[in-house]
Amino acid sequence: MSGLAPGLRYLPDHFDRAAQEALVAAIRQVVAEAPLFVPRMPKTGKPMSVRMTNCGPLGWVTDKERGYRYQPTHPETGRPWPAIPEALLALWDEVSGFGKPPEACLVNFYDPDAKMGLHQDRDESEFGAPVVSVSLGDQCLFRVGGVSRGDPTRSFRLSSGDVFVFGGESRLVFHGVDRIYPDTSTLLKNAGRINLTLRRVNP
Ligand code: MD3
Ligand code: FE
Repeated sequence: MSGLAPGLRYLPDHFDRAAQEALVAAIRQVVAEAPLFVPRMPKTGKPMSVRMTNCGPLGWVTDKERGYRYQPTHPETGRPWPAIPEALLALWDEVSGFGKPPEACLVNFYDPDAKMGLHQDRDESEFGAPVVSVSLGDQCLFRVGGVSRGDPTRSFRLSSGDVFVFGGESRLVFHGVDRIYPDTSTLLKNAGRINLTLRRVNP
């Protein structure tokens, strides 16, 4: 696993049950202020199966006309994104090794049948900062490859409370979520999975 790419760190069970519950409560507040939206692929307008929102000074959005980008406001309400919860800022300080705070926290909601195709995250201008990921709720089958699309991939199960740090050479690896394993966690009242990714966008 850690041999996949230098800079990749896996911290299984980093958050205990109480900390996971506190994170879910904080994310529910974020969603109350910044409702989930359906992201759409550039040019085709095809909806993704994941629903999203953000917190932080910037948020990642995508739609048919303007494609992938970061912006300071919610695409539907026009309001600024809510602040990143303290516990996530503390996590960033603890594991990122990066001197500046995260600017965006993308919140992905997976229904039991949602998935995310293999992709790179390259809409940021700062690749020197890692992406820090937190999984909550149902387990998923996560796939990680190399920096070229054709590179071999490895799959493994992510569980609630797991943290990943994608830094260094792993920052630009292809990755995706092949499937959710329904009813593998009791954390969320409604079925499904939440993934949080903390990102630095600007140098
Ligand atoms: C490796 N999310 O939001 S988290 C995404 O579970 C995204 O929702 C997935 O891919 C999810 O872009 C995977 C793990 C992850 C996130 C960002 C990365 C791995 C990454 C960025 C660079 C390299
Ligand atoms: Fe990604």
